[in-house]
Amino acid sequence: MELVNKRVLVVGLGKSGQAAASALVRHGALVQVCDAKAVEHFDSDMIAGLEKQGVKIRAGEYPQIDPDHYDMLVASPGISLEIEPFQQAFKHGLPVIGEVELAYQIKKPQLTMLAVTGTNGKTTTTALLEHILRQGGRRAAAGGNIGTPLTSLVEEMPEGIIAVEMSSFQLETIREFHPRVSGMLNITPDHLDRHKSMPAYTAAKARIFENQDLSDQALLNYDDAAVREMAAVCPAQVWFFSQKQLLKQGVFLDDGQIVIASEGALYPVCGRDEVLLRGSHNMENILCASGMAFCCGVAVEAIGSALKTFRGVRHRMEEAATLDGVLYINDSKATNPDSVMKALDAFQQPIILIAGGRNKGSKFDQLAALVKQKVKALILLGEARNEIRQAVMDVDFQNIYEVDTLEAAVNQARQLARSGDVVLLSPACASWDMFLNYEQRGDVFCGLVNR
Ligand code: UMA
Repeated sequence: MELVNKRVLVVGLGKSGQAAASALVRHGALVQVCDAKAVEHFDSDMIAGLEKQGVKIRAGEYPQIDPDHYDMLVASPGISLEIEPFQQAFKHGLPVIGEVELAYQIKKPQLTMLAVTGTNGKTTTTALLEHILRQGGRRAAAGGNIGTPLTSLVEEMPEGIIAVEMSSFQLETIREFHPRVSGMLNITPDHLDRHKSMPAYTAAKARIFENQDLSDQALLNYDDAAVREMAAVCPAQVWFFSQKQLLKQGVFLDDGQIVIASEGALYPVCGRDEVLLRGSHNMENILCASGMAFCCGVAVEAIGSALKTFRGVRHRMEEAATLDGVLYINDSKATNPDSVMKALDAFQQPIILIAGGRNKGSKFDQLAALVKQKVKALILLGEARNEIRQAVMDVDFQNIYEVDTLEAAVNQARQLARSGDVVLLSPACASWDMFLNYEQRGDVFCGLVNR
């Protein structure tokens, strides 16, 4: 992509916007960044750093967009395409691309991208894939929605492989992004406040394949009907993965063994009991990452040894501490009901659940039914607490406590918990009503527990 002297507006001054602006400057573009938030909300060193690179900052308002002033817009993933600057750009026929697309267009040709999406498990799968690739001797990194903006990674890595976690937001603004191997884990309702409907959300997810062809592979979850059906429209070679079905080509469980089937041969990877990640949702992640690595030529032995040493990612079913026989789990990354249901399913012990935050358009009725079966006490906080309270009261669950802070939630949980119980922070909501992000929420939780 030719960027020299191109007038580019980056929308959003978060992690992605900052990385995109710096990358654009390095490629010779004339860069402005705008953000709805006023300048005092940002770190002054960060602003000074960008200004020093020659980036113009416009915080607290958006500029008017017309072809006399801009040649292209770069969107941060968290910003809806419905906002005024993008709508004006569309009206004038100016290109609008996402930060991930920009990264793809400026990367060196020797750098390969693999991409993982789905509603839940993408971060674990992406991190595991990076771990397997490294175990297999590849120069590999993980980026995208997992936390490291892709534009900063591609600048650091002239060659090798990047395992990219792709959110539906990032997929909405791709054009040429073309992963060598893609993985689709599952589809359940999430982000419906932005995508408006399940078909629109599913269509955004399916864009992960749109630039692939038959020389590429796509790993699809056979056990998820919505994902299985995508095989019909997927332009890449389809490899299924399944915990239930033996497959001619793909990755599956057979009598407690993880097996890869390819071109008529069967390759045992390792036993299900040998992997460190627990739970059937994690087996989905393991099968997907193993298949993706195999499609990149990683040896089966390396895949097996990587699975035996991978401990998982932070803020996802992370053990914060065991105090007085009570296990405290930080699952701050569970920002939708489906993800919380998976967490609840992973425990047999009595659970004290801490939930609530900003609802992303989810319904809580199915979660409420499982809360009724598995939860001893429910501690609610955040904007969505009334909605969640109503949902659990509708199934006649009574043991509810409401608090205003995470600190009060942890104290309440400690009073209620008895030896053998689990205290689970698994909010079913985004963190943005009370925290900067889910990482901060998880860190605060772990800090409080350990204090
Ligand atoms: N902003 C506006 N106008 C708006 C909305 C926001 O100007 O209408 C501004 C905000 O004031 C803020 C900036 O946009 O300054 C934030 O941009 P952003 O929301 O895109 O956040 P980033 O810091 O760039 O982080 C994003 C991803 N965030 C979202 O998609 C919401 C991060 O994923 C990702 O790690 C990062 O890019 C890497 O490049 C986080 C996430 O919550 C983990 N993802 C969602 C999820 O996993 O469910 C999709």
